[in-house]
Amino acid sequence: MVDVAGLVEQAREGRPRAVARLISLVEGASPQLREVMAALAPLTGGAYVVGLTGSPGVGKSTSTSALVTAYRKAGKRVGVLAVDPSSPFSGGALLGDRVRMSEHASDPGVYIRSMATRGHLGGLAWAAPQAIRVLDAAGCEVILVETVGVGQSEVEIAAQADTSVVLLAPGMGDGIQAAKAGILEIGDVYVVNKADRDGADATARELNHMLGLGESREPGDWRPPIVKTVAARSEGIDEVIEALDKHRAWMEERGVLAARRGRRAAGEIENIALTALRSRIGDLRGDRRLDALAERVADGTLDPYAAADELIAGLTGDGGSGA
Ligand SMILES: Nc1nc2c(ncn2[C@@H]2O[C@H](COP(=O)(O)OP(=O)(O)OP(=O)(O)O)[C@@H](O)[C@H]2O)c(=O)[nH]1
Ligand SMILES: [Mg+2]
Repeated sequence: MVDVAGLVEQAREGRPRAVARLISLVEGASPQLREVMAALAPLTGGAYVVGLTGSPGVGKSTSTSALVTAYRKAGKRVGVLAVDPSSPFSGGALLGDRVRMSEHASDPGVYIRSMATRGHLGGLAWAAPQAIRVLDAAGCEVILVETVGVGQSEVEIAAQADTSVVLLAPGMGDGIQAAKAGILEIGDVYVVNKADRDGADATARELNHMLGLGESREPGDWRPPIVKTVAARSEGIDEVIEALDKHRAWMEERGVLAARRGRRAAGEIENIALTALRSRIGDLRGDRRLDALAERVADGTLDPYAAADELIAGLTGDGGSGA
């Protein structure tokens, strides 16, 4: 058993080992997570969470590293969470990222962690918010969340962030076409990285055109800016931060930040509840209550919907401990 109170106290002081252990408890879906989350809850809510998504190789890690440098210069404590939804192991795919992040390795004001989520009950949507909470409680003022490799979870990651940054680069497939219509709905800030390459202006123009289509914005609505960067040389990074600051201020002014966080919390509760229900229903195989209902459905004295209602009522009535 882990001394949760002690770990949380140490994490709160920003001790990296304690933060690492707590995130490992999340990753390993530890039975003590319930206790951890209860201890963390009053310490959270201070962090600004920025998600970075985009096709493999577009420059997410390079941009993240440059953003860390800029935020550190501004005196902010920064957390970086690299999430790998395709792997059950943290480490492997992230080796390159470690190299890219190595300049921050000895900075006590930066906490960098990779996390694998495949194979977990509830996966990314379940694990990421809890890891974010650990970093938040540890005093990170800004948390940058990067999805590694495959872009399949872009939308899921965007749902975890206060502000979503979508990165594109020239010459990657068919420009925006390749970037799927989906990204046009999730980006709060767009970055055309690798602006040192041919085609960056064309990509930005095309993106601008696509963003202008379809939506008739009201005055005062957020119009996602497009920022060109050369992340490898830290060019344009200050403009990205400026765009993030503006978006955050706009969200606060309009109550959007609170609404987003509320939606996020609702999604999190739903995920935990569904996971708990699923595991209790799993436990019911061979249970007398289920067998009795099954008999009645099989002989036609009860319909399956009514049986399911009865089953659920029974599950929620007995106050089991859940997942
Ligand atoms: N020319 C150029 N290359 C860049 C720039 N930014 C990043 N790169 C290079 O692009 C490659 C991929 O960069 P990463 O930051 O690892 O990209 P990523 O999006 O994190 O990649 P995955 O995590 O694998 O999805 C590396 O070789 C970088 O050095 C840039 O602005 N210009
Ligand atoms: Mg990366």
